[in-house]
Amino acid sequence: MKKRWWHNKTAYQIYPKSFLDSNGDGIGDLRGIIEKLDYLKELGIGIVWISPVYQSPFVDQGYDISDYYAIDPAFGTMEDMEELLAEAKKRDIAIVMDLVVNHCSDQHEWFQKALKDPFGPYGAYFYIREGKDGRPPCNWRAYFGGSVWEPLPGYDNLFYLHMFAKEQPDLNWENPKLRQEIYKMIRWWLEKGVAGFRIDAIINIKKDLRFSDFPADREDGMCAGTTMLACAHGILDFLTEMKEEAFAPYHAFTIGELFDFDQQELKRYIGEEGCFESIFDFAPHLLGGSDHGWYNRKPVTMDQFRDAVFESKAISQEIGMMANIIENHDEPRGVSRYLPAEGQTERGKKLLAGISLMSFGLPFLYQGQEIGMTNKMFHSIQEVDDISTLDEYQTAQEHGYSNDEALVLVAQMSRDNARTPMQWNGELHGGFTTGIPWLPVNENYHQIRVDEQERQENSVLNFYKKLIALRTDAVYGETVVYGRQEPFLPDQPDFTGFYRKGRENTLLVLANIRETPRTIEVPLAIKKVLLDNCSTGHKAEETKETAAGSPVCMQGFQFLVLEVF
Ligand code: TEU
Ligand code: CA
Repeated sequence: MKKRWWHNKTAYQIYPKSFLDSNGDGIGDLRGIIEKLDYLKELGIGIVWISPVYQSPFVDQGYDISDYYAIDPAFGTMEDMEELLAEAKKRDIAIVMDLVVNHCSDQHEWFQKALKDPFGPYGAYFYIREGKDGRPPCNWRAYFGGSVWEPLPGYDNLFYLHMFAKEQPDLNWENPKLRQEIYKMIRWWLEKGVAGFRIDAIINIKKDLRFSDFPADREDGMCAGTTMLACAHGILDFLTEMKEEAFAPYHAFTIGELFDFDQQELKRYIGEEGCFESIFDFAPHLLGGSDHGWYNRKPVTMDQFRDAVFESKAISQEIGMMANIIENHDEPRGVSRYLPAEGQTERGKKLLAGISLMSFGLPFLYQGQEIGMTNKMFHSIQEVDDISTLDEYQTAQEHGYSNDEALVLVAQMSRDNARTPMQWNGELHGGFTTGIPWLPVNENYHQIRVDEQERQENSVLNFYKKLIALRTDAVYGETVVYGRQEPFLPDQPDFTGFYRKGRENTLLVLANIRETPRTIEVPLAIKKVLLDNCSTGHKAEETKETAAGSPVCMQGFQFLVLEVF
């Protein structure tokens, strides 16, 4: 694998609205991020992706952009952004912005002009089609519910397409003029000094241009948008052009958010010839999903998590470096979702961190993950902000669940779980704001908070620091970053084990994912214990040498990284 500057970094996603509010209006902002750059540096972060900070009406929390060249006043000014770039640079932190170009906001100038003249040049920036006698052109369902087609206000029998909310009209990538507008905008930001982009929902830019019906998959008579995507061919032409015209001249770091792509084509997405530098590895996060909606999801075990990781790495590590996550702003908190109830402890959180960060890939933390933040308690649907949760709540009700039942069902997956404010300290609202937070802070902010974990040597936060530091370690860094990941005892229940085989050394990662102790026979001699989530920090414990075939006694939820030979 050809080495790239970002391979040994650790990345961190900031959800700006909930990170730190510098002026007391209850909304996190760019100055809040600037204030915490030293915190991120201290953690060992080298790349920061910031969810959208562009001008937006916030129908989908900034993923509906009304001006790509402006910072939303809620977040600050363009000067703040420039200062953030300069301050990050001083600390050797690369700033990655969110690139949301499958759609824009219905308040964007382009869409406003299209509304005035649907058959004019700006109408051609969108998908505007005639309906069938006032009914939508076809039966595709939007991700946030309802038809992808919305009547074009003021016209009879004209509709525009939106894969997400109706306030997020899809941009017509078939139009070369639109594509050039996008490339121009990308270059403009790269000129400003951003290192690259996380590329939102990008698989959606290629449609099946027949715009025809597919068999219905729910009682509403519609089919999932993804059914259509499977029949849309040729996306790589767009992506290659975007790379050549916008990213490559600036050597931009690009990481794609792709769910439904042809795995056979991974080589064309990442790796040396790929159109992106990396993509997120969502393999574990797709587990348990249902075509019917969140209410119908199945819980996921850590063994399934392990199998999904192994399956994915077996293919991807030959091709390029995908990014490992346990959560993001669209997913529940990883510790609440994947750890068994009895393992949702500090020890369990370190174990999950260890599995994620020791796996082959670019570690991508989501804000608050480093202190083990958990899902939120929802007392009523009125507390929910997220557009997707509200839609799924309705779907659950339509399938016969009472209000209370529907709330419990969607609460597990709600995107608001991860969007509650960052828990900095024990002050009111966790130190996130001196005002009223836009979304209430998690009730557990007294127990789970940065300031305390900075003080405690054995905190989750300090365990993350150790894991992150291993990537640049003089002796083990090469193995942690490039070593081959190979399963160890892959059939043991409630257990995850794997090797990382590097040029200089071999590491063995062991995780006992149950309360009861177990004994593992390690076929190779153990040279050293690099990490132990049960260690009390005494130096004497850390150098144990054993002969090949020795048993290792593991406590409940113990996680170990051993050097073996
Ligand atoms: O998400 C794209 C996406 O497909 C999903 O994650 C999913 O449809 C959604 O979370 C359902 O709950 C990206 C962004 O990450 C997400 O926040 C935006 O809402 C979406 O695109 C639209 O821009
Ligand atoms: Ca603010």
